[in-house]
Amino acid sequence: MNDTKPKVFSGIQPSGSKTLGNYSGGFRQYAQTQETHEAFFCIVDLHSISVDYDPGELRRATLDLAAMFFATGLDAERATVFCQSHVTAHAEAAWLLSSVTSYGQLSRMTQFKDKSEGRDVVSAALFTYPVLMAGDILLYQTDLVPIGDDQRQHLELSRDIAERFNHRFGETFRVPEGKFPEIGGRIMDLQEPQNKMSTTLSSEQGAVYIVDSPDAIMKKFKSAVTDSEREVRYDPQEKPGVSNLLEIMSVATGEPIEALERRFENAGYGDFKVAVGESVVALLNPIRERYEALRGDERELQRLLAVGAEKARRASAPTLEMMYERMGFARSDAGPFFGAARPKGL
Ligand code: AQP
Repeated sequence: MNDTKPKVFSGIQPSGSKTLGNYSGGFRQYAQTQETHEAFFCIVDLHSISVDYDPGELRRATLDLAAMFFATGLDAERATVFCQSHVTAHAEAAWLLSSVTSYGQLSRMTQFKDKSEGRDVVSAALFTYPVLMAGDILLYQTDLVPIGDDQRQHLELSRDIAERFNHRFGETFRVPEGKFPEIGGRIMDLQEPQNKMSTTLSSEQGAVYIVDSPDAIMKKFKSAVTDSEREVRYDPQEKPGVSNLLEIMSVATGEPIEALERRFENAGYGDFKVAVGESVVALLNPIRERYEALRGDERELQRLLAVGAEKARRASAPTLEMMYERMGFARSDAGPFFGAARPKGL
């Protein structure tokens, strides 16, 4: 592995069908970075059990997500694509890091508040999952984390945890930076444009799934909520529905928002919504086709994940060992990674 390239890490949960929002804030950014960075992309299956879930569905969704990573352009040779539960260092790191994470800070996480609202049972895992996320990132001495806007607060927490650990136990982690898309960092629900498009919280009509058929995509855009003003103008405060559609089209075509505003200056909302839908079909159709081909071969997906897990184990072991050492654990030399080389510069 080339230790001179900066490192990038990001993860996505294998839960539900992945949305256009996940594409925009997640997948879209990943493939670009594998050329310039040492890249780690993780199916964060341990995160998925923080809310009510179906075990059979978790297995299926894990392979779905593996296929989606490769369908959106990741290459198992160039990037390390793996499953979190295959690399035990992640669960260990989360426990060690929880000792430098405050209860008060975890209580302020807005995603915890949103996801726990109205539930009878709120798991401890939902509360502590940002610590696991910090471990995911810090284990790889990550420089850059490409994510959507909704993960800003969790990334900030990861940075705080890294700094606190470094201060308490000596320089151990690189403090990572987030990479947020300028456009499309928060794709909104098509029916409720004041809320983000979400895997778990959006309605079927409000979310566009990457694997939706062209027909389904067109229907969803035709019924997208706009406003009564009939002017295609970007103004997220006053015109959340129209602004979201402009952002989506900009993500799908690569055209700047101002150019789209000019193009649809004299158009009605009906024509505009059809054009946005068509641009999304053109974007997602080839991805869906590649996805279906890859998803058909489960053995190959399992093989690729095994290759990724081996690379991820080797890359994370030195940092985990250093954490134990710095925290004062009496390590025996029996472990497979004991004495593993330290990451450069630490
Ligand atoms: N609406 C969004 N716009 C832009 N980026 C988004 N992301 C999620 N929603 C949007 C980004 O997708 C990546 C993976 O997110 P995740 O692991 O949190 O996956 P998820 O939980 O399945 O995604 P959701 O849709 O956010 O589900 P809920 O709402 O149930 O938690 C991250 O980079 C995220 O920022």
